[in-house]
Amino acid sequence: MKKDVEQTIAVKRRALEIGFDAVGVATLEPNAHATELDQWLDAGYAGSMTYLHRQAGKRKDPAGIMPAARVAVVTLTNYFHGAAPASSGRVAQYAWSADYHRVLGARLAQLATAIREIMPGAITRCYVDAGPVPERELAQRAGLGWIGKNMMLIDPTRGSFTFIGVVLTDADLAADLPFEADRCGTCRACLDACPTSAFVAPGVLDARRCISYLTIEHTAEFSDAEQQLVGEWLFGCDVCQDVCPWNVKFARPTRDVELGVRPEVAEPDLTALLDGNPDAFQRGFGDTPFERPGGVGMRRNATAVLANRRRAHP
Ligand code: B12
Ligand code: SF4
Ligand code: SF4
Repeated sequence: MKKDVEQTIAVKRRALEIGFDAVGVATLEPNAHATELDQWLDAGYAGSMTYLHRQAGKRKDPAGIMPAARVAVVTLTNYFHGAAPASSGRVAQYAWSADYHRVLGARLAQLATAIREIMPGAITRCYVDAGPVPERELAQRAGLGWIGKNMMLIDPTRGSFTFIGVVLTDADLAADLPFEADRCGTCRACLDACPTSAFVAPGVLDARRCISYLTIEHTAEFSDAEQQLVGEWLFGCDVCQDVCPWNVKFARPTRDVELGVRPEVAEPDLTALLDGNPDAFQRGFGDTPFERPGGVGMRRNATAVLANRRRAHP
């Protein structure tokens, strides 16, 4: 197959028609920030996410994920919904709609089909928040934005409330130039606003203190200290994005119908979550991101939010 600019343009056009907000093409050379990943893992910042240790080799050398692959077609999808409800029991915006793995998984499959039509004989493999793919790194390489001090990939035209989705392919598409600039400058709003002081340095997050980790990835019961750390957050956390000037200025509510807000997820009934009935949980939240911690995890989270509320207003 021959590198073809026209075919690359056709693939990008199809990506935008399918519903992605931005698309770029990244090369797959070894990760220039492999040392940072090793240091992060060695420091124990991944907590109980042991899969990150197992996947480190491929994250450091993404060509190893799919040995025939030459490039990654990287997409961004805006999920910003505007101001958050003021209720207690807050839920991160990325979870307000149907599970994005399902929505974006279907779109990435369509994009992969388009790549195979435009470049006959090409092989493709799709990833969204799964597998050993260093998604933010690839998005930066694909020219889509820089990695901020809050570790988010920030698109200078839409901010960071975006999902990243990736198609690896052996098609010889023309790669974009990486986004080399760091537009954080002297700002440190995210570092100062984090309610748990989870950033040990700019761009270095101790996940064990991060509310997103505690409420979504951590499977054990909370210690007293962990329970207090989550504060009013029931699921995930948006503070280090909400305060970022690039979001304040550029994030616009999505008009994506498949990412419409589900009020029962955006402002859930905490008492119903305490019930712990697995069938009721499955019926209400089986196709939402709450499925990851499951009924048991969400009951733990709801218990913590209610305890913190009692602490704040005895
Ligand atoms: C594990 C994980 C988490 C963990 C750890 C987060 C973390 N900061 O590492 C927890 C559970 C805490 C988490 C939380 C969240 N996550 Co998360 N998470 C992941 C996952 C599965 C792996 C990330 C990882 O490998 N972390 C380890 C660190 C060390 O690696 P890294 O973040 O990729 O960082 C690399 C770069 O920073 C680079 N690097 C280091 N220094 C430098 C310097 C420069 C100049 C450059 C260019 C690069 C660079 O090297 C690092 C190693 O390769 C990815 C999906 C994926 N497969 O990549 C989603 C992902 C990063 N998460 C995502 C989201 C949306 C979130 C939350 C916003 C959810 C929420 N609202 O609660 C929060 C944000 C917290 C935060 N500020 O990071 C999105 C981010 C989208 C975006 N626009 O950036 C991803 C990409 C999922 C997706 N497909 O959309 N997450
Ligand atoms: S998601 Fe929340 S707890 Fe985690 S680093 Fe950002 S502000 Fe801190
Ligand atoms: S809040 Fe400031 S320092 Fe943090 S990511 Fe945004 S611009 Fe960078």
